Amino acid sequence: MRKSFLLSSTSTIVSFLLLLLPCADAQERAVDAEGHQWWQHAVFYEIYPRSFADNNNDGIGDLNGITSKLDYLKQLGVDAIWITPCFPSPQVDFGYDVSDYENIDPIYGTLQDFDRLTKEANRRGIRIIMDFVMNHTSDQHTWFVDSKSSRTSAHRNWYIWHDGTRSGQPPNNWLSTFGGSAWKFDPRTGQYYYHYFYPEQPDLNWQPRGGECHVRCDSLVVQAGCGWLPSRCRGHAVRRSRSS
Ligand SMILES: [Ca+2]
Repeated sequence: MRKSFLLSSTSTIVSFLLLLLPCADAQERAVDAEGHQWWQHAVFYEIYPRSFADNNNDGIGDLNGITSKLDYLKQLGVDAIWITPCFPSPQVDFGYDVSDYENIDPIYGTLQDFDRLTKEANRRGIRIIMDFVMNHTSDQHTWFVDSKSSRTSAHRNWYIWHDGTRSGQPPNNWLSTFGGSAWKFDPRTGQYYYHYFYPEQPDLNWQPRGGECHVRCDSLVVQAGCGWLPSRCRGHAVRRSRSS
């Protein structure tokens, strides 16, 4: 499991952030008498949709399954549910390889199912937080498909590309957390790309190079997140990892 590895890794610092994006409404920024925002004292229940509740009996948990358990969650005293990735994905890493940040994977349902979940949760006073993976995308995401198409493509620098050594080896000895080199050679453009997790999860390039690439990645990823706010959910849980 992704999370269990991350939490046990000594070379990786992992932090979980609640990100209330600027498009959240003013009410969500209200604080209590002690200056705490709602999420600083709320009871969260993390849900892995794949195994939580299967509503259509196909063997895989789904959004309608979560909706069917809202009364149970309310009874537990839950203030907010934190849903791990349910975006479209090739499922190489069970949803952590996101190929579209603005939709729902069909195995979990539809956007309409998500809207119904939101409506029913709101009726019970339960907020919804979405897990938002910003460290990398799926190699099937249109950004990476374009990035690997040529060295001069519009999205080339959104990912981490590097020449190999003169002897034809990867740029350095960095290892993937899932084993083997963290670099994969792309014969089409003759460079390696960096992947901290699986090769199918190329890392986004968050390193500012003159500011331009970082800003563009940041603005568009946040824009994708804002598509979910404030109508569909109350915030995002951002999983961040970096080597120490
Ligand atoms: Ca199902």
